[in-house]
Amino acid sequence: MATSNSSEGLDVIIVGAGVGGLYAIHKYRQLGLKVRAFEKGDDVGGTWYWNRYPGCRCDVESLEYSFSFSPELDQEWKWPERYGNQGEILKYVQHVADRFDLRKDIQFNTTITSATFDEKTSRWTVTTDKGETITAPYCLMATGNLSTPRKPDIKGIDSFKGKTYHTGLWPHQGVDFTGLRVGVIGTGSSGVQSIPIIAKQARQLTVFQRTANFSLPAQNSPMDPVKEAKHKAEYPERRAGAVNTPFAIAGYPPPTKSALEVSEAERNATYEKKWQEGGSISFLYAYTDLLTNKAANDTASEFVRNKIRSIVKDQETAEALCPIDHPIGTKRLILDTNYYETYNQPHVKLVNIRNNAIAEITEWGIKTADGKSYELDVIVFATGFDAMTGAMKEIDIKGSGGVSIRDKWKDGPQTYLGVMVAGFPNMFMVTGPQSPGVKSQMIFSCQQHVDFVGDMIKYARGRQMRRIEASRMAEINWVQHNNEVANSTLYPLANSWYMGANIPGKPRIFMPYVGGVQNYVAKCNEVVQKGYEGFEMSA
Ligand code: N01
Repeated sequence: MATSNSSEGLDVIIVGAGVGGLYAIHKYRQLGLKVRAFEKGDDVGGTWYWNRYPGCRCDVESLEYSFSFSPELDQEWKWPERYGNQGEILKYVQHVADRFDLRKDIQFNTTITSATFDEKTSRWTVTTDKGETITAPYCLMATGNLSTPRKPDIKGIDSFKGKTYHTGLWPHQGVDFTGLRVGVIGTGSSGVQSIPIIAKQARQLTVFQRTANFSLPAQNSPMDPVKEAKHKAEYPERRAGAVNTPFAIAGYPPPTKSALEVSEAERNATYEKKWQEGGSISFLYAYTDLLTNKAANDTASEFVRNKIRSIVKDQETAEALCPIDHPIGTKRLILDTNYYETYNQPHVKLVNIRNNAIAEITEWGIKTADGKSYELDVIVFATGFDAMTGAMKEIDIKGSGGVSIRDKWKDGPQTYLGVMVAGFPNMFMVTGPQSPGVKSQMIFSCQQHVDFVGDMIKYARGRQMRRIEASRMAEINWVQHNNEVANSTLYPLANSWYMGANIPGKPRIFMPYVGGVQNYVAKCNEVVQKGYEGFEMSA
């Protein structure tokens, strides 16, 4: 039977206690709003709570991938490595929750199953999987972009007698692969990061690769104390400067030349330097046109393919690992530690399933279309997520007139600034589709959205406006702009999760805003200066 969880005086329902939801609790309290967050997991952390697969590590440097709202926290927190691993980042997020006393406003182990807008009261009512109902004027979806893991629909998948795991839902106690025959399906970031670690334990590791991806060495290392001290001294300028950069990360001088303006020798020397430095931003920022000009991109793509050929000893395996179907950077560029080297180990085998698909999962392993069978004890699905729209669509969200978000987005997401959806008043998103979220330092973008929404609520309440809604025209124009920006780049050339291409039947729409954080934030500022242009407010 449904019970009513006290909504007394509640202003904002927050769905999710990852980095976006946590910051919203902190920020909205400061604005004098009463908030409550609901979190599916039994602790904070979102992506860093669920993705515990071996080797899981952020691809943004730890000194950057952190909250910027507390200068004291910036100075006091010590990151042990250049790139934070899952455990370190989770520890940091837990520390933030404790330090700012955020847990008291979070209800854990609770999934929001529906959210319904009431036209008469201008309030949202959400229901939980425990049968509770909660109402509040505003609802903030901090549900994450990569939070809905998906296993592929492969014949016989449930018949496998061994163990199966999804990288995005990894057991808290870890998995011991010692002595086992392991199959990994998927070679995106999760597969590429976990494969070298699994190979250290497994008796035999078989990687089933449908699409080869570009990966660069992270060049991870213990934190350099000199670099750390310098970075911490520069934090105020770096944090402030992030807003004027495409990815919300300061410290990378913008490129000035086309890759085609310089000699091959100079280009390769530049790529080599970036390869040795490690990091994807630095590499893709080598020249002005790597993401907009195919011929320019080809030079960087070929440089990485040649690296793969030089690392992987078996030339057939090396060629299979060379990405040929998309320009470098148009799928999320991966950072790895010893990924390509792993294939030089005799117990590691790559099975190219590009033209020889997995036909079936049987009781004892995997069968490919050519009739070959691979006996396995464990299958790891590194097969990704229903990205960007999956988490919102899992909730039965009904806006004005009972319109469902699933219907509204059936041909692809439509949003205004990735913050609101027309027809869904008083419901906001943190880094929703058509925002730069996944193409930026995520924590920056989460904070920027939470701030933008908080300021807008404050503005509306100050004018006795109870209802805020994105105008349909503003939404149409923003979606069109998003598409135009994407189409001026090479991104749409890849079958990526940015395009919804990894989920059979999902509409193919390029979802993130790739015009750069600096342009996006400038647009948000202009909207504010014009009295929240494109948002309709009413009593
Ligand atoms: O997922 P993915 P992910 N049969 O979608 C394959 C972030 N992240 O979890 O490319 C066979 O990238 C699929 O093949 P294909 C980061 O933004 C960040 O690895 O569709 N294979 C692909 O190889 C990242 O981009 C970090 O042909 C199938 C793989 O599974 C995002 O999360 C770490 C298949 C899925 O790759 C998602 O990464 C980890 C099938 N039926 C993740 N279905 C860092 O910060 C799917 N595949 C470093």
